[in-house]
Amino acid sequence: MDAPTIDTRILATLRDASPGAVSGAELSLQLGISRAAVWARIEELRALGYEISASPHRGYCLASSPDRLHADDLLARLGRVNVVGRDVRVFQETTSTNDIVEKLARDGVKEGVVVFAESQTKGRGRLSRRWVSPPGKGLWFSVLLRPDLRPTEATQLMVAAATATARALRTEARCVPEIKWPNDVLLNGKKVAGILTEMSAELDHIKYLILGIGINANLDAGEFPVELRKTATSIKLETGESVDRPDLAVAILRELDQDYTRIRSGRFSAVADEWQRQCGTLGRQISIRIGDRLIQGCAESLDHDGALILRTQHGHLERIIGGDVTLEK
Ligand code: BT5
Repeated sequence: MDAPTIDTRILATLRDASPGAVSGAELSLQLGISRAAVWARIEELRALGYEISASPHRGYCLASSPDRLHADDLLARLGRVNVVGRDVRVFQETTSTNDIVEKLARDGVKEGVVVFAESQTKGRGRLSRRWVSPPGKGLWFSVLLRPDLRPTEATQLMVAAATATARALRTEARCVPEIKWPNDVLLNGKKVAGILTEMSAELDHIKYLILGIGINANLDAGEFPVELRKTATSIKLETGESVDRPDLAVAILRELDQDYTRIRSGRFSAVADEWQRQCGTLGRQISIRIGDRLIQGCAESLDHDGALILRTQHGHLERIIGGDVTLEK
């Protein structure tokens, strides 16, 4: 893990002490900088929207945090991780966070780096479809992984991302998400999150894989384009409450780190079991479009590598590794 910045350490200390306070002298001692330098950093954080009160007797106290993604703060909230989130970067606007991470991957950056953007001008889904990503309303981010897996096993990471996202939604936003194979997370039947995996691979080895995750946190109905209003939703629309985006972001990264650790130690089956319990696709009649082919049948189970096992109308079993699923009534 890279050494935490001064701001990360200040925010982590203030958060640990909250609702209590920490004296300037104590911060100065802990951080190895002067009290004047501590004051200057606190001023900078206030300018970013962190409400930090200061009293001569008690010291500094973090009263509230702004609704914005700030790398130092995300790292402060995250604490220790194995891989996912050991480096976090935030952009105000970018084309697609997957593009940024792809550049980092080609530059040889270590796995685990996470790039967030407050808005994306060219957010994308699978097959170059558009992903709507308005500023300050969602979590649009990508994670660089370098798993020791074969390209055919990449679905494992998609499954891990969906499971981790669903788990974080349950704990942080207290809602009941359902996973739709392979890459959607639904609330009350509408899409609240989507996952895009892109990879660079050799025949038998993944060089790197980028997990792009988009979560509609606090969008209002009018912030979705008309054509998506029947199929898309946000956490705020379904629960009636805004969600704290930095808290949700950190929860997902922590869950993802845990699932990635399970996969790295050969325990994908534990992730898959959890996935199966939350999946609304299994046991249902579905149609899957793969290119121009349409296959219909019953979604029976998840294979050992994350592929969907489908029993077709003709009774055959088919292994499906990707496609667009429509749930039949
Ligand atoms: C996905 O594709 O669901 C993957 C979405 C991944 C987005 C993240 S955001 C961070 C990272 N950077 C990126 O550029 N992408 C990733 P797919 O299954 O192909 O679904 C795309 C379809 O979902 C579109 O064709 C629309 O119908 C619908 N859609 C677009 N924006 C949406 C939104 N915000 N919420 C719900 N549905 C949306």
